Amino acid sequence: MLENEAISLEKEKVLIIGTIRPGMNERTVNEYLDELELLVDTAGANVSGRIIQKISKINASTFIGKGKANQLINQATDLGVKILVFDDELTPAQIKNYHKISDNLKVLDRSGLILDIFKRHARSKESTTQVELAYLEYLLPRLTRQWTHLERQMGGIGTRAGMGETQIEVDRRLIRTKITKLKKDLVRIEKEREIKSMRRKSEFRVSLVGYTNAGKSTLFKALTGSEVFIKNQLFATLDTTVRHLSFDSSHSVLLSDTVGFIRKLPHNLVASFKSTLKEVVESDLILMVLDISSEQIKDHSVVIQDVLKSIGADKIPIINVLNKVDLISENAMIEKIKKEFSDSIIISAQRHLRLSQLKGQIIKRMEENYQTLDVELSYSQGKMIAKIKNTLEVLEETYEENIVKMKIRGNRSIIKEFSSKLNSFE
Ligand SMILES: Nc1nc2c(ncn2[C@@H]2O[C@H](COP(=O)(O)OP(=O)(O)OP(=O)(O)O)[C@@H](O)[C@H]2O)c(=O)[nH]1
Ligand SMILES: [Mg+2]
Repeated sequence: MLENEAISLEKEKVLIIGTIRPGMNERTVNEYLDELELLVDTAGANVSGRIIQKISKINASTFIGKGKANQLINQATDLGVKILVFDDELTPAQIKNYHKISDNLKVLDRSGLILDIFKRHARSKESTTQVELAYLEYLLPRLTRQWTHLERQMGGIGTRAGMGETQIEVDRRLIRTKITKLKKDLVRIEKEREIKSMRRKSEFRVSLVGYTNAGKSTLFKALTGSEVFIKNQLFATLDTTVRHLSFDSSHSVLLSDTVGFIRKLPHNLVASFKSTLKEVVESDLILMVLDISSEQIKDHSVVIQDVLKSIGADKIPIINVLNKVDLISENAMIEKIKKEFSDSIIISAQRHLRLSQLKGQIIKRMEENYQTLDVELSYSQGKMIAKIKNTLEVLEETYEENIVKMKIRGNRSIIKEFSSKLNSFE
């Protein structure tokens, strides 16, 4: 019964609202709104106008002042706008109040919009379950009579007639039950992922991480040749794809492409995407993909680092990969950004520019993580010899009367595993 489709923003007219609070400037707010406009666009709606309001303090019931809120509603009505989208996070009470004071306006905040896009783009069992959980957790405290009423009109939650307070209680109960079930499903999905992950334990794992639309999937395709979904929209990728990538006979890695990040990514979304982001947490090296042509490149890198911290991946070594250099014509600009990002490689994933330099850097980092070990094996240990040759690089090999001497090299953790099984020296 409780089948909740995404709120239909498709082709709807939308007003976007940003606020300038003490210490902020209009330019920054406009940049935030540019991004919000892209989000609205990705959700399939059209921006009819943008409103920037200066506020000295947040109004508990309407966020902006009450008078301004009424003006906003009138303006929306005049423009035939059905949905207001705030860049700021609204409390459930503020959303409810807007529903109370307007006849049929729908109010969304940035988190609600991001969730809506995730809901549209989720395809796999894993991402659908994760998004559904985050969405219901977001919806639960915001469920009001008016909301359910609107949802009914818009084909969302509670598609039955005769909504009343009791009906909301019923819906709340149904949502809670569904949340419990989704959490259980995610535990199962996580277990399945762990089994797959165990098999990859011995490999050097590299993750592409970055702001949404920075070009992670384009780089993934350029490096691995795999056909992944690439699109000039936000959150084109929601699932993690892992592929084997071989640089030469002795260096290969597992490369993963995953969901992108954004400023103010809803917390419960990050939490419910735990299993998708596990690949990042378990990686040996992170390639932080940044769009060098974006004026917000520094902010983007801060956002990414914050998310990495919140998922416990902030101690993993990072290479900054500054992508889309083909969009910049001024050399001075490139030099300036290069100075700000130490340890960075400037590439164009689309034009395949400087990919070999990037590969060289990955190999260098692998080497740093590598260890060399001298081992002696008897001829009776044929299976072990074969396993070593399959998994590790053999630098030297000498056959003596009763033993084989080898100098082997590989990922520190694998070497450790072998050395505990072998009679070794050095
Ligand atoms: N000019 C230029 N465009 C690029 C480059 N790399 C990617 N793009 C474009 O940027 C857009 C986003 O690329 P994606 O690879 O889908 O970006 P992503 O980081 O995977 O994005 P999400 O999956 O949405 O987080 C697409 O239109 C790409 O064609 C590049 O080096 N130069
Ligand atoms: Mg992608």
